[in-house]
Amino acid sequence: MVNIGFIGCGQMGRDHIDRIANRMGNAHIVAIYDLNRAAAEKAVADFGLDAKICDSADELIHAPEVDAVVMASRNDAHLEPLLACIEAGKPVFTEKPMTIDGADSWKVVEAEVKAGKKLVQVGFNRRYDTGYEQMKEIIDSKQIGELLCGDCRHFNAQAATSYYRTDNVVNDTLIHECDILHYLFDDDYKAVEIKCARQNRLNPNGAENLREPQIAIIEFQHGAIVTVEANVNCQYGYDIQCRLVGESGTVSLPDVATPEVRQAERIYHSISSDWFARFLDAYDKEMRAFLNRVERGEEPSGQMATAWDGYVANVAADAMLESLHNGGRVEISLPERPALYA
Ligand code: ISE
Repeated sequence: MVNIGFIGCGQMGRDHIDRIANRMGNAHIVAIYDLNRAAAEKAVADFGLDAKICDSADELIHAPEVDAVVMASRNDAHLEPLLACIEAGKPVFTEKPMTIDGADSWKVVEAEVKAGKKLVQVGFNRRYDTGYEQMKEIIDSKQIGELLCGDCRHFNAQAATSYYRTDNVVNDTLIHECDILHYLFDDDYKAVEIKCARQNRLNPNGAENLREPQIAIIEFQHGAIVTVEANVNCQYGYDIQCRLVGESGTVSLPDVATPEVRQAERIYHSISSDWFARFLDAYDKEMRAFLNRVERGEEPSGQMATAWDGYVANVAADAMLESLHNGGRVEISLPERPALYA
């Protein structure tokens, strides 16, 4: 049994609390913290938790009864608790992105290197989606040869909140592609460019606050090129696509199978409305993987996203933001990967 300290009781946090409390079986939330104490109190009441409400992330991390920490607070509130967990030697799962940029994420990598231990696991949930897992297997088997190019679609029915802005398209949305493409290609990024398409009049946040759809052009060190359409006001549902072209074949992310309905002179399949439904299994699987490795005293490995992966995604996102604001193609270079992440 793993005793969890939980930080951040917003929408994603509540989704994870439900998961840990009701679906995992080998974890208890024993301590909880949110900057807004009322949100923590509400989570305790709604999910019937037997958890101490802490006054700070630090108090929670250092509570002797807490074995490991799960964090779903705002992106800009991740860094200090991550560093505190590393200092305290406690395994930590953080929602994506690991921090707000490459410079902050590098501090996390440096802290782990100094500690000589990997404790951080980043919630890049797509790595646990069955469709992406199958793609990864096919790519790694080399049955379609080396990857050459591809195109992806990251569509949300509507912008996540009324505060969701132009930069969020990169930091909250495209950050998933920044991770999953690096993972699938097993190659580093060379350069990126972002272009904004014609504005959608149905964008509820207004084009002056939220410029999208955004098209990302991503180049890899070995020469492959992938484009990603990020459209966060597509209206019709949550639609994630990924089609990659190899030397002797292609591989595409399967749609989630739903019944074919024939009715009223139409044939149709339904589609998820949001990521909570689309990636439910993946979120469960990644949390189970975290809890199991903590129970076994293991460091993150295999398909788990480490602090290094979190850093790589942030560096790519930084370059995308630079392109978004200043235009043009932006080159990406990384320091040497520390031996800890070999
Ligand atoms: C949200 O934070 C997510 O993680 C979703 O997967 C993504 O599709 C959405 O655009 C983000 O706002």
